[in-house]
Amino acid sequence: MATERTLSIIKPDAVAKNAIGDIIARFEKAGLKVVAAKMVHLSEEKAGGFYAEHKERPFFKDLVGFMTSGPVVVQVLEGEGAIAKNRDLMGATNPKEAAPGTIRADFAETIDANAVHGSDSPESAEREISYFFGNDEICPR
Ligand code: RTP
Ligand code: MG
Repeated sequence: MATERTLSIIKPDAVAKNAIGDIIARFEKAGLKVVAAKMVHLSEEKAGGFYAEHKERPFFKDLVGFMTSGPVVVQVLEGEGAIAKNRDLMGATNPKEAAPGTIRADFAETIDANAVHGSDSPESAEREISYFFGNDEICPR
């Protein structure tokens, strides 16, 4: 499998729980490398643009409200099959359906406050990485 990059966001609920380190440790233990990272408090415009694919969905307003409710940690993760590997580590969108031992099973409370985001395809990963990081902010290792 090829080396890939994916965008990960530790969402406001997990930052508020002081779980940044625990979550990043899971990525590193699974063989993913952090090649870029920053903490940001998203504006409505930035969060809405990030989730633009969901603009017409009934949960869009709540999603943007939640994503702007506190700081997040945005990272680029690199590794073999990084996109699928990260989605496996995250677990299902609804934490009640997330497999035991996944990040969402262990740290998330609800489908709205679900601890992490991860890109869902190579196309999303490319768009999402460039949405947050310039090339000079990514450190290949
Ligand atoms: P994410 O984009 O945040 O990584 O989550 P995901 O791929 O697992 O789920 P997605 O379908 O992309 O939805 C984005 C976020 O919107 C919220 N959502 N709420 N109430 C609902 O039915 C519903 N569906 C989705 C979730 O917080 C989800 O993470
Ligand atoms: Mg998604």
